[in-house]
Amino acid sequence: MKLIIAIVNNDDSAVVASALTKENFTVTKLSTTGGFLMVGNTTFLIGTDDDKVTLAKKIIEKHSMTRTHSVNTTESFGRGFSDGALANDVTVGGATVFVLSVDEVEKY
Ligand code: 2BA
Repeated sequence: MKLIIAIVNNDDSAVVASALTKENFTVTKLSTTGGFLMVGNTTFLIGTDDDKVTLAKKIIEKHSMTRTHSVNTTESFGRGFSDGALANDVTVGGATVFVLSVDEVEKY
């Protein structure tokens, strides 16, 4: 048994959730925030058998798009949103996926 933790862009989360449940995965969806951009994202917890991990990862990859996010640099502080504000582009996602081994699962 594995626990997949998948961090997905909010804009992709509905499609990812529905594609996973269509393939009979059980999914818990958490509203989370990235520590770097401080922008909302979605974290999925998916408990599944070892032999279904590849399928889950394929589904998540298929529906998670890469995006570019503009962040103001510290040199912009004090300039507000004026034309003089400096920004850096950061590439976000598709998805960040962790796969953990699970010793035991109980449902009461
Ligand atoms: P954030 O922490 O808001 O990060 C958004 C994007 O900013 C990251 O995209 C990465 O391109 C960049 N970034 C993050 N930390 C950085 C840093 N210290 N210096 C420079 N650039 C940095 P992704 O790697 O695609 O990550 C998207 C979101 O997935 C992250 O949002 C975070 O919520 C989560 N995540 C990614 N890697 C993680 C990890 N190793 N552990 C926990 N959460 C992670």
